[in-house]
Amino acid sequence: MSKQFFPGVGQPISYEGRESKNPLAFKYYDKNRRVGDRTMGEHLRFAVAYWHTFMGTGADMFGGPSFRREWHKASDPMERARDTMDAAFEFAHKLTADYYCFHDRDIAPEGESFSHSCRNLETMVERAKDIQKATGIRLLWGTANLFSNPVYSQGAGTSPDAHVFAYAAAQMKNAIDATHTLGGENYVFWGGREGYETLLNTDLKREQEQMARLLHMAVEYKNRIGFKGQFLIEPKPAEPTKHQYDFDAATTISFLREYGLLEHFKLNIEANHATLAGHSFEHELAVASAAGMLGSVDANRGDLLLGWDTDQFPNDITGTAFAMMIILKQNGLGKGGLNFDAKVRRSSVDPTDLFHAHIGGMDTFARGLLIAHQIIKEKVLDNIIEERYNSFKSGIGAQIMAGKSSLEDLEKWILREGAPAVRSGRQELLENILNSYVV
Ligand code: XUL
Ligand code: CO
Repeated sequence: MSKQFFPGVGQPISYEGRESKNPLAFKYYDKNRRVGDRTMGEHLRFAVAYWHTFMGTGADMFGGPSFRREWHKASDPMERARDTMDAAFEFAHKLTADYYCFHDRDIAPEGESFSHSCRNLETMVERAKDIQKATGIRLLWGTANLFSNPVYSQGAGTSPDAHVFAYAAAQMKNAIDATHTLGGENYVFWGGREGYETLLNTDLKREQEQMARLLHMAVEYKNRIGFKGQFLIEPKPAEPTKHQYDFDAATTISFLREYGLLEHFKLNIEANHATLAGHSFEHELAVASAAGMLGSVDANRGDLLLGWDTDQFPNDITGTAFAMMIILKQNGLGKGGLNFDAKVRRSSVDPTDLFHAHIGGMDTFARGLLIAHQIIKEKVLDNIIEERYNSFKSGIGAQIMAGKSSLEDLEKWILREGAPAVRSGRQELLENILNSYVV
């Protein structure tokens, strides 16, 4: 690589241990350290998100770009795309992240026509392929941006206009091709504008049927071209659209089941989307995991005092410990990983701030992993949870679950046995136990 976009970071970031005061070093993330049956790197499978980290400018509703980004300087859009890609791989390499994720429109600019956009994408995919080969950095997932172009203002798959649906399908086909060519391990569907603003102009049922049709077409195409990556849906309740159909994990799973799509998809759970839906991150992970549907994670956090998707970097150790407990319990994320769908604040204008943000996120998840591993190894919670359901393992409980009791049987049983004793759920004790591992 010719230009250096991060001259302030000379060497790849290394692990220096918790006593280190070097801000450009890992204190907990020790990539090759074994934790249980795999290394930290294999457990965590960190990915860098192209859109926030390399496309982000710091602009918000109240002001224009604030970030100092050498790779945004070229006036020709394709030259800018090449510089941005070089910056992305230089960054991932120096961060020692094995993966990256992109939208089609992040890596290649839209052209003057659809075919021009496709050509731009193909050109940039060829370039990414070469750099992936040279650096060993892989694609965790690709996706299509079906929300920025004004044609998608009333949805893509759920647009009332079949012409828009076809445009979205054509764009999606090219994004799946790009992901396939680059050996992407997953392909993500996030329906930012798949929802509605007002029922005054909306046929809810029809729109969901359309969305299911588009997803069936994607599954058929995947099989035709032999793409082996995992399809993932990323739930989010709102923003940019007022009501989004993939509200949360439970809603999305039931949509997939309703339309015969369950076996072809898993979920990509994002922490800040969980909280926007009124859930905790661990709730969404647990719901997806219990259904055998937890495929990948968009690792970030929201702000309790702000009501929108602030996409901040994770820094809550208890939260990552909870998340890693759920992930370890299901024996990892398979083809999925932890993608930092997170952005630095508008005032963090230096390229080096991107390193601080990712190092913090990676250390926070590494600590979460170590804590979760210890709690699982010592069976601290397992024993308590197991014991809590003991009454269902024999006697009347076993009979109930075997389908051998009717309401009348249970009435008779209660008349004989009387009212149950009230037992403690011991929540405060358990919270203290969890805290003792976090400290
Ligand atoms: C938006 C969001 C997206 C998806 C990919 O909130 O999370 O960036 O992750 O389209
Ligand atoms: Co996301």
